[in-house]
Amino acid sequence: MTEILTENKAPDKKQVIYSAIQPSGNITLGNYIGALRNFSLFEDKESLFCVADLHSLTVRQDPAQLRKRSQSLAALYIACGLDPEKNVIYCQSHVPQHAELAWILNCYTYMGELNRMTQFKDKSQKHADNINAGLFTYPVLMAADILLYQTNIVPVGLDQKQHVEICRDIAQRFNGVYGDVFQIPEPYIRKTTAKIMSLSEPTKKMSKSDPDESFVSLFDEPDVIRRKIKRAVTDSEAEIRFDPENKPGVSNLLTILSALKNTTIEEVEKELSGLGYGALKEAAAETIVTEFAPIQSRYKEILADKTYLPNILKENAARAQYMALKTLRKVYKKVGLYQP
Ligand code: AQP
Repeated sequence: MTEILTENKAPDKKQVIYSAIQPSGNITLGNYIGALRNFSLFEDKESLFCVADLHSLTVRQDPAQLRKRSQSLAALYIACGLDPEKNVIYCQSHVPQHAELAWILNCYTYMGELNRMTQFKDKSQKHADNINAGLFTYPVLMAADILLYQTNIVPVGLDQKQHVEICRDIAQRFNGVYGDVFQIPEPYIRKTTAKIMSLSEPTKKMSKSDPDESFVSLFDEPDVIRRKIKRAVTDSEAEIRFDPENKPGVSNLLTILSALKNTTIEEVEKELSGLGYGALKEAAAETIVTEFAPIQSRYKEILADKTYLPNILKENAARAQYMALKTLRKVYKKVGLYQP
């Protein structure tokens, strides 16, 4: 596994893995390739996969849709192959320790650090009418998520690297004052698929809260996937070549293809050499459709059983709370909160 890592060693046994996705839209191919798909690499580790519903409140959400998307994301984790008996799959708001630790860590985080976060700058621009304090302190809640479970490895896409770094800084600062309270986590980022780009603006990251045509969602029907990929922006040349700076659209499709086929970009380029963009798009669309088909059918099965998912989420929240409380008690004691 080492060769696909950018910045950490292959994980050993007995490490805690933590990752989360916000139910802030329909889960995209970017979320899948950059994060979700990598989660199963850690099946034999002690892994927690969270539906980050509290995080999604930093942007205004429709309450009914948020409830639906939270369940849907939890079902998707399972549909993508994560076993809820082995892994802790749960909703962030079901474990109150996240918000409690976030408050403490807020008092150990500097405004200057938070001001440097690129996601805050991007989202402030995108939501200029709602630059709320939660958006500003988002990285602190994320640090609490990770540190609560004494996490070793955080599988994320490249856009979240800065947040894992600030989490490490906060933990090191806290440990510097109170001793070894927190495990210092490492990000796990797959080099070649760290950032999947928007289909309509391939110089921008693919995001689930952007317009529907800019991404493929895990819930899209095959014909919708084919249509969206067919309309993906490319360029006026006709050569299939990986060159992200000059040919971002074509390079993005090559990245998607190589990721889903578990092969190198060079091999995909070779396979398609001499063909036109139509062939590239057809290959990409069919590969996505084939990859998503079993996930979509398992997802439907999970949601068809009305009691399965709620029971799993309740049980897993209790497991997460048990683990989180251990850290939180220690933190309260260290900072001097009276606990009779
Ligand atoms: N385009 C992407 N390429 C690779 N990885 C990506 N991730 C997100 N977009 C891409 C990774 O998916 C995980 C979940 O992200 P998140 O929901 O916590 O928030 P995000 O990074 O802000 O993702 P979105 O899709 O862009 O959500 P919105 O639109 O709500 O802000 C993370 O590991 C992320 O790196």
